[in-house]
Amino acid sequence: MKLRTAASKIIFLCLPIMVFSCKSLYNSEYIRPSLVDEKLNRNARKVHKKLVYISKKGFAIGHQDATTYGIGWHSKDTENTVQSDVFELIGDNPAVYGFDIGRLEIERPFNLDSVSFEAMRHEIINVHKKGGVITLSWHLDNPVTGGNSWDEASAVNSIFTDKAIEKKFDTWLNRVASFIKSLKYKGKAIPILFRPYHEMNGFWFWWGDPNCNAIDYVRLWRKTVRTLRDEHKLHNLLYVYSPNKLNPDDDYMKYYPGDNYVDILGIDIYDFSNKEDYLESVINDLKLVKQLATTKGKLFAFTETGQEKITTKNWFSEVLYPNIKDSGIAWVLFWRNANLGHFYIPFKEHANAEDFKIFANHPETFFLKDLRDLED
Ligand code: BMA
Repeated sequence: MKLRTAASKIIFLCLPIMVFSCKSLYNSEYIRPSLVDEKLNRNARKVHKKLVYISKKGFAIGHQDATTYGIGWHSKDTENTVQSDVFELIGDNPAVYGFDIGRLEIERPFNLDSVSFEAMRHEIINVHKKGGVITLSWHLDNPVTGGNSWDEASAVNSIFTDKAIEKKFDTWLNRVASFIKSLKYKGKAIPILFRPYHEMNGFWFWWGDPNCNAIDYVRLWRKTVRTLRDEHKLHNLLYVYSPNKLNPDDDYMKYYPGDNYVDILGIDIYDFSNKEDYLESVINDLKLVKQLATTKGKLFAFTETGQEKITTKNWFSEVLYPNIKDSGIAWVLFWRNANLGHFYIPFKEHANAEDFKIFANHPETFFLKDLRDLED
C-alpha cells in the first residue's frame, strides 16, 4: 500500500515534466552544435538539424522571392495561395525561400524589388507553416549618403566614428529587429537564416571591398549580432556569411566575423555565360568552403547562384548538377524571377523547362515535400 502511494506520488509529480519536456534533438548522428546564439529557440535548432541531415543526402532547393512574384504573375493576384514558378514546373515548391528586407530600414512599405513588407510577413508565416525554410538578405541603403546598396561611398567607418550616423544606423537595426519580432507562428518566433552584408569581397556594395575594410566589416557584423541577439533577444536567427566567388587574390576568411558570430558559411557564384569560368569557381570555391566549414563543425551552402535567362542548354542538369551533387552544401538558392530579362528559374515555355524537371528528379534535390518527410 505504502509502495503504491509512493509510486503514484512520483507519477503525479513527474507527469507535468513528462508532458512538457521535449524529445532531445541530439543523438550520435547529430551532436549539439555550437551556435552563435546559445539561446537559439527549438524551432531554429530543428531547422539547423534538418539542414545537416539534408546536406548528408543532397541539398535543399531555394529560390529568391519564390512565392511573391514570377514570370507573368504577382502574389497580389493570388491571395493566400502559394504560387511559384518552381511549382508551375514540377508540382512542388522550393524548400528554401529567399526574401530581401532592403528599405525596411528607411520605413518604406515596399522593399527595393517592390515587395510589400506586409505581403512578405504574410508569406514568411505561410511558408513556415508549410514547412519551408526562410532566408533573409538585406540590400540596405547607404546610411551616409542615402543612396542605395550599390552606392560605393564609404559608410561603415562612419557608423563607428560619427555619432549621428551611429544613431541612424541603430534605428535601422531596431527596425529590422521589430520586423523579425513580428515573424511568429502560433506564438513562436519563426526560424530565419539571416544573411546580411553579403558579397563583401566585391566592390559593388558600400560594405564591400575596398569601400569598407575588414576590421570595420567585422565590427559591423558583430554589432548587428549583438543588437539582434542580446539587446532585442531574438533567438530565432542563424547567421550566414556569404562572400562572392573568389578572385585569385581573394581570401575567403578576410572579412570573417569569427566562429562565435557565424553559423553557416556560404558563397555566391553566378554563371555569366562563361561555363569554364563558372565551373572552376564552383568546384574550387565550394571545396574550400567545405574544408573550412568542416574544420569548424559548421554547415555550408551555395547561397546564390544561377545563369540569367538560362541561355545554356541543359544548364541545370549538365552544368550545375554534376558539380554540386557531392559538394556537401545544405542548400542552393537561385536568384529571382523578376522579368523576362532577369530570371533564374525557367518558366513553363522556356527552353530549359524540361531540363529543370530532370534536375529536380534527382534524389539529391530536396523540395518542400521532401522536407516534410524528414523527421524532426
Ligand atoms: C540583384 C538584382 C536586383 C535586385 C537585387 C535585390 O541581384 O536582382 O534587381 O534589386 O538583387 O534583390
